[in-house]
Amino acid sequence: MPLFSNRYFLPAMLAALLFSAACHKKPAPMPAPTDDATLQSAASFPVGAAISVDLLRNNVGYSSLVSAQFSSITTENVLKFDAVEPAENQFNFTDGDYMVTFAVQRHKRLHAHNLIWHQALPNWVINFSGDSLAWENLFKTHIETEAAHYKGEVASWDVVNEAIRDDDGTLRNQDVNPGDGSIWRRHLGADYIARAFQYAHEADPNALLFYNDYGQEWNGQKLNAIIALVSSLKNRGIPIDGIGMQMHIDINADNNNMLAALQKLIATGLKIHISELDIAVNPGNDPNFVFTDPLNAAQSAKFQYVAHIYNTVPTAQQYGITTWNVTDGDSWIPWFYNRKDYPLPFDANYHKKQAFYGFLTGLKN
Ligand code: 9MR
Repeated sequence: MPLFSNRYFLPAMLAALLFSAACHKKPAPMPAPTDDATLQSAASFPVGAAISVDLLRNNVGYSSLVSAQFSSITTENVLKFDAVEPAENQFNFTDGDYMVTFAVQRHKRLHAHNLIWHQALPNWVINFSGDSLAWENLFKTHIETEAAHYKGEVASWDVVNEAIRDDDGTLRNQDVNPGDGSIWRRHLGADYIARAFQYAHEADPNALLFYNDYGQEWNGQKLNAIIALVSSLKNRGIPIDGIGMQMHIDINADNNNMLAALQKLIATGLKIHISELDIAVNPGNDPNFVFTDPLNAAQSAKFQYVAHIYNTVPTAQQYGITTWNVTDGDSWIPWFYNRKDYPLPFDANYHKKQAFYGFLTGLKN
């Protein structure tokens, strides 16, 4: 079935009308499905995607799509701790360097993800036994070596990723939550976050440095804790430039909550990166899920709304919108939740979905 047959397109029109009423303003008309504008050409700020190095290396369809559509790329996994320092003081930059070359050749901004996270750790770190000085040395060496290697080659870093708990807005701490706590907070104390930014800045003074986390659009307590954290860092003169608002959302995400969260983040004065956007269509894990026309339309409207509200961010604070992965075929969601899902603007055959056109429309205004 052609993607935009009449029976497919009517629900989209309906969704566009509802969206219009909700916004109390006249939206730009949905572009015709033949519109060959690209995401990067439609936006006045960078539009990016998190990229798989394997697909980049082995799949020309994928690398061509990335090249055509996006002006920024984020390293999905290749710069995480387990990938870069799999054994103590043995650094592997092969995959990261491949992405740097791709970004330079295609004139893409490269956003590096991430220096410090409580996940994606190699066993030698998980099992490390040493006093606080030894832990500090491990932590500092990792940050400085990695940030120095990519000095001048990446535009920005997610320095610390997901340090705050969903339940109460406190810092993740492995002592308190063994299963999902941070090894860093446990061994280095609460101020490890500030020191991570300082070490990264010393190694690459021109890179923009971000704190990155999820759930800010639905969890007010967590949002407030993140704002308190980054504001305190900023007030202390710690080199922090921005906040990554991951935005792993679904088609039921509340528009008012997303807008309110964005406005609170804008008030920090820091740059805002919608850093990991995807919009799940099967959040209930329905094993018999069918991606119907109305669900396509709802997803398209949600992409449009997110891009639309991002246009209200002051220009100096717009770091851009990045989707987490490129197509429904390479998204982490079906694999992670073991379910059918279709969370991105391109389908597994690299064709533009209705969501692409909603996204495009939102980016334009
Ligand atoms: O998409 C990533 C997946 O391939 C990895 O297995 C996983 C663990 O490293 O991380 C996924 O990316 C996550 C990102 O690094 C931080 N925010 C949530 C992302 C999705 O889980």
